[in-house]
Formats: sequence, C-alpha cells, structure tokens
Amino acid sequence: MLSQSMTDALNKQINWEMYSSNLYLQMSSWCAFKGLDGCAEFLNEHANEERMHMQKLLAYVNETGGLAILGQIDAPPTQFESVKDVFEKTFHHEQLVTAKINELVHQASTEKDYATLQFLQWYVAEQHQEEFLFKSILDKIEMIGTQGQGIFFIDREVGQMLTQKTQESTAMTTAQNGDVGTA
Ligand code: OFO
Repeated sequence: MLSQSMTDALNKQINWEMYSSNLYLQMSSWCAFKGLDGCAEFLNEHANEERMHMQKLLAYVNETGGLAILGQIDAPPTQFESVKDVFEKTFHHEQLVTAKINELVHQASTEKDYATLQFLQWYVAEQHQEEFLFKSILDKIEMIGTQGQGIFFIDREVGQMLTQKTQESTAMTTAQNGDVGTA
C-alpha cells in the first residue's frame, strides 16, 4: 500500500514522463519540418518510449492501492536553433529526469517503502542508458560537425541508431521467447 506522499510523488513523475513524451514528439515534428527524417523518426520512437515509462508508473500506482492521476501537462517548446540545440536539450532533459528519479528513490528509502524502491530500480538503469544514448549523439554531432554536408551525415547516423536499437530489441525479445520456450 502506497503512502499518500509516495502516491503524490509518483503522480508527479507520471506527469514528467508525459511531458518528456510530448517534448520529444514536438522535437520530432521540428526535425521533420526541417527535412531531418532520421532524427524525426528517432525522436518519435523515443516519445513512444516515454509514454511507456508513464504507463508503467500508472500501472504500478493503480496496482499498489493508489489513484494514478494525469495532471495538466505544460506545452513543450516549439522552436529550436539547430539539430545540435535539439540534442543538447534532450541530454539536459534526461539529466533533469535522472534527478527526479533519484529524489523518488530517496523518498522510497526514507519511507522504508521497499516495494517502490525495488520498482524504481528499472528507472535508475533506464536513466543511465538514456543519458549515455543522448550524450553519444552529442559526441557524434561534435565529431561530424554541422558545416556543409555535416547535417546530412548526422541525420543518417541518428536514423541508423534507431534501426540498430530496433534490431537489438527484436533480438532480445526473440532470445527471451526462446528462453521461455526451453524453460
Ligand atoms: Fe527519458 O526517461 Fe523516462 O524515465
């Protein structure tokens, strides 16, 4: 059973995850408008992942005796200076989300809510991956540069990262199904 304070804190995180989803969807839209189709697809997929993060939290609150609440969500920014600006903002946003997850972990630990503490470990690992992912995109942008055909190559690289990610997750699902079949 969740305490009211833990329920409130998880509901705030539900809101953050929805905001993240909308932010990345808006960035995807900006990239599509600029003809950056690889980046647009990558960010669109990432928006879907953020929605999944929200749904996972919502399910946890509901199954633990709390009432999950979808509050008002701020509108994300609509204009960006460049593709580099987009990915700098994604990286900073993920750092902010990591800080929010760490606050939740601290609260669960302080309240001795060990089920929530355990549940949040998935988000701790996920944030590590996401910060790494966006930092690696920023590193690539830095390496390739945005002059001349640089933007074309950045867009292609980011699009390929999505293809690679999709292949890895398909391989993982296949391996997991195989494990279940042989168990
Ligand atoms: Fe991008 O992170 Fe959700 O949690």
